[in-house]
Amino acid sequence: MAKYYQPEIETASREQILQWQNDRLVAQVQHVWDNVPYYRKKMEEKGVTPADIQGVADLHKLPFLSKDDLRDAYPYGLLGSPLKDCVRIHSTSGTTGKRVVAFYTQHDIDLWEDCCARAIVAAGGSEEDVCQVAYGYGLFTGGSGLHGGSHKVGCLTLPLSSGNTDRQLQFMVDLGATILCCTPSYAAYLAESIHERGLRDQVKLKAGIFGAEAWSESMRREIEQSLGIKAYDIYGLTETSGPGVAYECEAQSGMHINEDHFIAEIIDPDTGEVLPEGSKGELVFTSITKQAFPLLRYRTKDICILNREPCPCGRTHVKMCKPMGRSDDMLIVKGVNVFPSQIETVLLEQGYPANYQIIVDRVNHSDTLEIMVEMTPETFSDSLGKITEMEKNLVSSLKAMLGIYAKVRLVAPKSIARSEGKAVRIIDKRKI
Ligand code: DLL
Repeated sequence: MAKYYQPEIETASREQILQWQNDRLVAQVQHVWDNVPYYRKKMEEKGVTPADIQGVADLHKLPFLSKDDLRDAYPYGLLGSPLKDCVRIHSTSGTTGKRVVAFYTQHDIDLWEDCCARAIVAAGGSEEDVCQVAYGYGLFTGGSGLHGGSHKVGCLTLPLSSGNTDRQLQFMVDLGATILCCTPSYAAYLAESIHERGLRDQVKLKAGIFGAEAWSESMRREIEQSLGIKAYDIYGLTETSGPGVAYECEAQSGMHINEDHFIAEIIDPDTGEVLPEGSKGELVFTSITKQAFPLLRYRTKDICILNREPCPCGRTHVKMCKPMGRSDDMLIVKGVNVFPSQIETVLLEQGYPANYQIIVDRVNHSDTLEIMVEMTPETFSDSLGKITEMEKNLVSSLKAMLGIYAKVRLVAPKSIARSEGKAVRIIDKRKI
């Protein structure tokens, strides 16, 4: 077993995990109170002091933090350690408004890399492996996080970053990469390129660690089949360090949250009320070991369910399901909630690749929904005279799934731009 499997932590009893969480939460609340005036003010406004927080059972008394708070406090307002103790920043892509900047002490980096190392080991990684990191390096957390984890596990690390597909494939083949880390959409693109170049027999991959964006079970199966690997999900966000907050084990039935570092809650996104275990709602994280960017009750906007059923792998940390969409990614079209993941499920079930774009517009005060779907080369060459029929079939399956009409436009293979990082799925012209 690889040296970064940490059974004393990963298979600890529920009581032990709660004990860690209670102790660490109390210390963390004091740390934040003493060092982060922005959050202290929020606590004071709510009439809460560190003395009110004796453990996880009191967590609900603390105020939430949201992305708006992070933007308000940009850049240093939520810093928990003196700048001289910080060694790195990472940042979100910030397509709207100000970027979010997260800070790290060396201690924070160490713990974060431990979490990523656990994810790699859970995917079967060891010092025998060659780990190709094709997440972007730089401000994005994907590259650095998995890179650090791969070092800790002792894999030979190929720091390819994202993009330059020819070079990716050359190193993958020449150096015999066995584990691939990248976004699922880039994995699908790499798989497509491998088949086109006839390299399938020269690829030695056995596992993939894919995350940073929503991907369906059908997409997992498609990637697994075309690369001949097991594909593992990994979750995280810049605000909580990056990837490795949660990761999948061989059971592939949800991601174990590293509960020795994070406390997870599920809340009603509208009222903020904490929901009972097993409910679907917004995921909220409290980081209990971070020094430089110690966020308490951070609202992720990711919609999710937690599951405490025992896992066959023996790990005891709670599992989160694949995020079912983001409360801010959810489209409201003609008053109906539409999640891109629902659309993806229908497309993949009908044999279309996961290359699609959802275009929402408003014409004469009424919303329109159009889905541009790429065909596979096989269906394309076979589609002459059948396109209308094929589009009609998709329209009716989508109607059954979404409850509303969506126009479908089938397009030729490769006509939708590929992404080397997170895929761009939604074009909402109503906001422009
Ligand atoms: O995406 C961190 C990451 C890097 C995770 C590499 C996994 C692998 P951000 O750019 O801050 O951080 O985006 C965070 O991405 O709130 C989710 O909405 C989404 N997300 C991350 N992982 C998954 C996943 C990184 N496995 C936001 N499934 C999160 C679905 C995911 N969505």
